[in-house]
Amino acid sequence: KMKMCNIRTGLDKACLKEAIIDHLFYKQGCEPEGASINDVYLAVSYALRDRLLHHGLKTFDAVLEDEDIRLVSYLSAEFLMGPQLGANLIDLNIFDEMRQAVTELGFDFKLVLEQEEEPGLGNGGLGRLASCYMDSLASLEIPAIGYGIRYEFGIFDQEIKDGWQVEITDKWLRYGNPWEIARPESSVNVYFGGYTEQYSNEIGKVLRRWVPSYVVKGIPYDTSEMGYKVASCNFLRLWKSEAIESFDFSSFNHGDYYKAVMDKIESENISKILYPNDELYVGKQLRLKQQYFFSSCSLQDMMRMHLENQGKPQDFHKKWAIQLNDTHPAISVAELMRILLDECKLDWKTAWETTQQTFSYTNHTLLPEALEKWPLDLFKALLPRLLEIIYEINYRFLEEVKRRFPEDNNILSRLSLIEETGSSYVRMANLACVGSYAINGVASLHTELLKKNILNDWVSMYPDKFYNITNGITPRRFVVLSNPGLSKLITKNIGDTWPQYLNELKKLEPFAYDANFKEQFRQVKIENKRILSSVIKDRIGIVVNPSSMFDVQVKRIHEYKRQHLNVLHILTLYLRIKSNPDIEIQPRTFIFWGKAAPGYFMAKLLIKLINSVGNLVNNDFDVRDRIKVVFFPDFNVKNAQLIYPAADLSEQISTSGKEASGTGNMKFALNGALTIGTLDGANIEIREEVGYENFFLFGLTASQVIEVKQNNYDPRFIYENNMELNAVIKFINSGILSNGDRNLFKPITDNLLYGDPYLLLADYPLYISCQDIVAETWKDKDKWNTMAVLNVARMGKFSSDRSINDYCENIWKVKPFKLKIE
Ligand code: 26M
Repeated sequence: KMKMCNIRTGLDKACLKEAIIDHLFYKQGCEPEGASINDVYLAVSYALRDRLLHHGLKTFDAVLEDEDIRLVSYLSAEFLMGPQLGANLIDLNIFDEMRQAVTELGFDFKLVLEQEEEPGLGNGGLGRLASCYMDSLASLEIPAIGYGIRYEFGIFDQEIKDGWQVEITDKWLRYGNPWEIARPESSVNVYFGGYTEQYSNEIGKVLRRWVPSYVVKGIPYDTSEMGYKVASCNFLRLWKSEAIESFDFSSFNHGDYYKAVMDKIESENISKILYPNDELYVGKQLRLKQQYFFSSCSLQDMMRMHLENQGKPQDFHKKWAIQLNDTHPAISVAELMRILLDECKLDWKTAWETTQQTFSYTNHTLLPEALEKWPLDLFKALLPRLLEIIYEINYRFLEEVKRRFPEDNNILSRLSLIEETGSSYVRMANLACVGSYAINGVASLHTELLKKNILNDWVSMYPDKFYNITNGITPRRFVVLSNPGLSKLITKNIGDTWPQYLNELKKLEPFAYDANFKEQFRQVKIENKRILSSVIKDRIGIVVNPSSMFDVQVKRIHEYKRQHLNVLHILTLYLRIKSNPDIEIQPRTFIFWGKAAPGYFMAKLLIKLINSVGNLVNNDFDVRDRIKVVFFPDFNVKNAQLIYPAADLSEQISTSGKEASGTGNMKFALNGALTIGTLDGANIEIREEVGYENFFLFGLTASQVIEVKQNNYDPRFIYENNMELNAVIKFINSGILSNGDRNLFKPITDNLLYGDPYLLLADYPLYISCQDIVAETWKDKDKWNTMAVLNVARMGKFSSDRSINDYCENIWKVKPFKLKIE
């Protein structure tokens, strides 16, 4: 009672209560009695932010001044952070204290957590990976800054109307964002348009400079990124674009009020919205502006800190290791050159050596249609100085290529940074490859296929630049926070250090054969399924049976991910029931969850198909609730945290050789779901770890896929010869699913019958027999639970801590900096 309470830093319940009351009064202007749930959410968050800041400022004071410390800078157009409140409470290890504090003040803690509108600043896997990596960097005490864009509107909210996806603007900032701190004093200017010219400086040196036609201001907003049970705290710095002056006064004075206001709007547009496409490149000018905007802001920011601490420009790479998250920030290679040449006045050779030792590049895709290339005219009009620099990089690079491969003109044109096939383009992957000292894929198969296919020439040129770093996920958010039941069970049996050292889960292996443990494990799962069932009931009105198998596919809707293969299985079961209503079918609830890019016709039609199948199956008397199909709207991190803990079966069924890694596959297995999957991406490594006998494998391998395609693959032949498949395809076009409209789903079935680029029909028979084995296994609950426990016990490798350790040791060459705090 006599202990002094620090209202800004104290971590016990009494201090937290005082801090909340204080923020309610001074930030929200209310007493606890009159506070709304949003007031409470904000006050609790501000109280927490105070505590994070204390750690964050100490970390960076120490780190920036120390010459010997190299910081990691993670450049990413997307950070799919998810809700902050719960995760920060876990990191500070005060979840229970805060819950009690809030409860004793008379508020419902669960509602307070639910009040948070998550920042949806990413599309899917790539953006979520960036956030898992920020969590691990902080938890491993690696000094790091994440740099990106503070989109005013994140990924759209999804609603389903009449079975179709409808996109709603994501106004995530509408009730205020308590986690960020604006730092307008650290704003920077970014040039666009105009021309370049030569000039001589004071000492007669001939230089080039960029005379832009307009300038945009970038304002940084910082969000703390606390490590788990450690003292140090990193941050995420996101840039918002604004006009340099609130009005263009020259236009204003000439009476062109309209133009002056338009210029302001144009500038602000850059950080207005996240493009909702993934896996498909679209050459939009605004997108290139976004990429250059955040790259330039971030590099200027790093250079400023470097010079302020007495660093020399040519030593930039000793202070900063910059990771390019795909090619979205690849323009940074040319931008750092511009800064070193034009602003720091270094000579080309020194500048290029510094640049090449600064960057490393992660590729996330195998789909050729996803590779970014910008039309030359667009690029030149927007970034004339950068194009000039890219030409010079290219000239010198191609000279080197010629020396290495004197006879080979083809390799020259393939490696060129400029594509000249009719129209001309700037190839961003080539820029990233030439400017980086390390290039990595995100799973072992992905890296092998990269080296064999799209980056093969780069291997000939730079064999030592290539690495594999298999993706990982943070166990703090995806187990400790989202699956408290499982976490408690694990901790009770093997102690509480596993969230930091996930390989310790191995100690659970003996419990896979312990009846008592397995019973508790089963109870945790059923409780998680009950929670999800009640959410499903509340939000979409469908009643599902928590003791049925939850068969789940959650990810972006994409043809290569093959949600429609899953649908073919559901309809196969349905037709089996229709032809024999008394057939023995293991009860299953099929759950789909995912967004489609708004311009992706086939993906949107797939959503309609899933909903149509759901309508039919869920209301068919003969089915008698043995199968249910649920399309849950609006997949995001908040919803994701509900679903992984409640899944029994994880669908990872992409065409082999298409999914770079997948990370949802890891979240499911770590929460005790079994996987049905192809030999694709990280599935292969998951299967290696959990044991072949604990993984349901089916489908062609990546090399068989190529082979089948080369041998005049004929999907119609399979269609004609497989009776169940034949009936299912005919059923889709019977009109029963579509109010008599036999054409609605024809684009899907035609695509399968005439071409089938993702080989659904080739894999169909294998998938169905594998699903039959899944059903057989499910009958033996004891066996199933043994397999599930073994999955959890053997997933340690897929902690993002392991991934980040790999990056630190092999690519960045950085070490932890252990901050000591009282
Ligand atoms: C590009 C240009 C314009 C607008 C948007 C984009 C774009 C945005 C996101 C392109 C791709 C984007 O994401 C791709 C992605 O999420 N890839 C996934 O990355 C994961 C993390 O490595 C892998 O696990 C997945 O296999 C891979 O599909």
